[in-house]
Formats: sequence, structure tokens, C-alpha cells
Amino acid sequence: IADEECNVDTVSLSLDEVYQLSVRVLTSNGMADDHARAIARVITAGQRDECHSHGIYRLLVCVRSLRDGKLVGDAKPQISELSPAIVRVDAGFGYSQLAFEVGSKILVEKARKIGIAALVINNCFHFSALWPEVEAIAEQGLAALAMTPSHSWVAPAGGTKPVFGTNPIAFAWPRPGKFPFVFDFATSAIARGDIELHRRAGKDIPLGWAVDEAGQPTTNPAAALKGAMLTFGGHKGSALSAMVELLAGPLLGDLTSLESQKFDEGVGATPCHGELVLAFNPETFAAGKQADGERFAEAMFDAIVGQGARLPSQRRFEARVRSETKGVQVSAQLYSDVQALIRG
Ligand code: NDP
Ligand code: PYC
Repeated sequence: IADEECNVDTVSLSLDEVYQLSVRVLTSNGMADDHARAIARVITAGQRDECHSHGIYRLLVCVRSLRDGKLVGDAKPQISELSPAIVRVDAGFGYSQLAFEVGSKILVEKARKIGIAALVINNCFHFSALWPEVEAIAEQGLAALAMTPSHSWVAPAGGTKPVFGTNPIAFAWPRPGKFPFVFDFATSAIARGDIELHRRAGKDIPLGWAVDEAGQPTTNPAAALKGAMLTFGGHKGSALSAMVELLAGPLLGDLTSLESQKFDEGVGATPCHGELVLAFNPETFAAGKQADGERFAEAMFDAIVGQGARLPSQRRFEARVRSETKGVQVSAQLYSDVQALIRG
């Protein structure tokens, strides 16, 4: 829900309050401090950029996953080098954020050295938006692409039964002196978290997002969550979603969304699988013509915004500037639900 849980009372929080609340909720439920802080950084960034489906709302499922017992709250990410271009981090059935933080440092070093590199994360529980990851790499002068499966919630184009996850793809392109060009979207018509927020707010969803259990189009979020979500762009989104499954699942020897759903055993925990992150060094690829490359890229961005269209992430960056001075608004109901998770 782009506008949070609409028509409801809200609570104002500073970014530090969001961060401290997130750490407290997680650590009081048994999560190790380093994991809790890495997760809190991503949740705070999501709330700051007004990505409500991936802000403090996610603490509800993080705690459910912790209490379920499959998630390892103090997992130690294990790094191994698969080849000069590929670093692997086994997240050890912990959340993905710490694995990304340790692995991305090596990813960036490798891409700087040999031009292109991959970070493979295995055995991670993954709930977050991908833009914080690709953005962090672009801020270091590299282009980046990331993808991950989830649970099987999405029907293939032409079908009505869930096979794919909501399978996000995120891309970032570095722009010296400016925010990078970033997009990050689910290959389903919308992230599942957004449908859950509609259900919480008692709001209908648009037609085209999902079908109910009988395979009929629905505007009811609860029926959508029980039925199957739909891909964006029909067969095109469906093929992209299959690509995410293959590149961030079987290619890495890790689970597809179907397997992640089975692994969950009906608990409703965060999906558990792999993630693939690629980094590209423009200096190596452009081979001495990087300045030309930058100029051509900027001319393309100018041609987009020059006609009144907006770049992806522009809304997010505007929200960031606002939140950094004014803090954020969270629905009072969500705030109270999150507070109730604190133990001890
Ligand atoms: P949206 O449809 O809200 O947005 C997708 C992208 O399109 C954003 O980069 C957005 O920029 C951009 N955009 C939106 N409107 C326009 C426009 N008019 N012109 C140009 N660009 C536009 O996202 P989704 O619901 O598909 O996904 C939301 C989040 O959910 C993502 O961050 C994704 O990573 C996360 N997710 C995570 C999963 C996981 O397994 N970990 C699974 C599925 C989703 P802006 O933000 O500025 O509006
Ligand atoms: O909103 O679709 C989603 C999602 C799945 C896993 C994390 N977020």
C-alpha cells in the first residue's frame, strides 16, 4: 500500500527510534546483536524511503520466523571462494543481511580487480527489499544486479496455481555526484507485502494482482493471499520470474520457491533459499571509454526526465530527504503490534 495503512492514526518516529525499536524487537526474541543490527539498518532504510511493505511491518514476520525455530538467529556467515570471480557466503539458515554485508565487500574487490564478479548467498532467510544492496554497490562506482526467489505464491502466465515466488530483480547504475539509477521490483504484479498491508487496512486490491482459490480474478486481499498472485506483464513477467528461480536457485544449488514453501511446512515464516548478486566494473567494460559511457548514460536519463517522466527510485529518494529531516509516520496499529513483540 503506497500510502501505508490509510485513514488511520499514525505515530511519528525518528529514524533512530525506528532503528532502536527494530533492534530491541529482534534481540528480545533471541536474535544475535550483529544480525539484529544488520536487519535494523535495512528496515530503517525501508521505512525512511517509504517502502512500507519492507519497513517495520517486516518485524512481524521476522519474529514469527524466529519463534518458529528453523531460523538460526546467531548464524555465522561462512565465506568461500568458488572461483576468482565468485564468492559464496553460506548464511547458515540465518537472515540474509549479515551474509550480504560480509560478502559484498569481497564482491566489490573482485569486480574492481577482474571486471565482473558474483556473490552467491546460500541457505538464507530473505525478507528485504533488494535496492539497499544494489544501491550500496553502485555507491562504490559499480553497476549491480540482484535477484532472489521467495515462496511459491505466484501463478505462471496462463495458469492459476502458485509456482513462482514474488521474485524481485533489482539493478543499480552509478552516477557520479548523484543518486544512482536504481530499480527494484517484484516480478509479480505487486509485492506480497503490499497485499498483506491492504488486508490489514481493510482495502480492496486492484483487479490483475491475483486470483482466488477457484482461479477467479479477485479484489479481496484475503482471497488473493489464499489463491495465487499474478505476474506483471503477463508472459514476460512469467519468464523473468522463471529466470530468477533458475539463476538464484538451482544455479546456486539452492531452493526454488516451490521448495522453499515445502521447507516452511505451513509456518508462514520468511522464505529460505539463495540469492545472486552481480557486480560490473564500468572501467573494465568500457576499456578506456568510460567517460563516453557516462555521457551517453546521462543523456539517456536527461531524455527521460526532460519529457516529464520520472526515474525509478525518484519517489524513494524524495521520501529519504523528507524522512531524514522530519522522521517517519507509522500507523498506530502497526506500531502497537510491533511493540507487542518485545519480550522481557
Ligand atoms: P513497485 O511496483 O512499488 O516499484 C517497483 C519499481 O518501479 C521501483 O523502483 C519504483 O520506484 C519504480 N516505479 C514505480 N512507479 C514508477 C513510475 N511511475 N515511473 C518510474 N518508476 C516507477 O515495487 P514492487 O511491489 O514490485 O516491489 C516492492 C519491493 O518489494 C521491492 O523493493 C522488492 O525488492 C521487494 N520484494 C522483496 C522480495 C523478497 O523476496 N525479498 C520479494 C518481492 C518483493 P519508487 O520506489 O521510486 O517508486
Ligand atoms: O513482499 O513479496 C514480498 C516478499 C516476499 C519476501 C519478502 N517480501
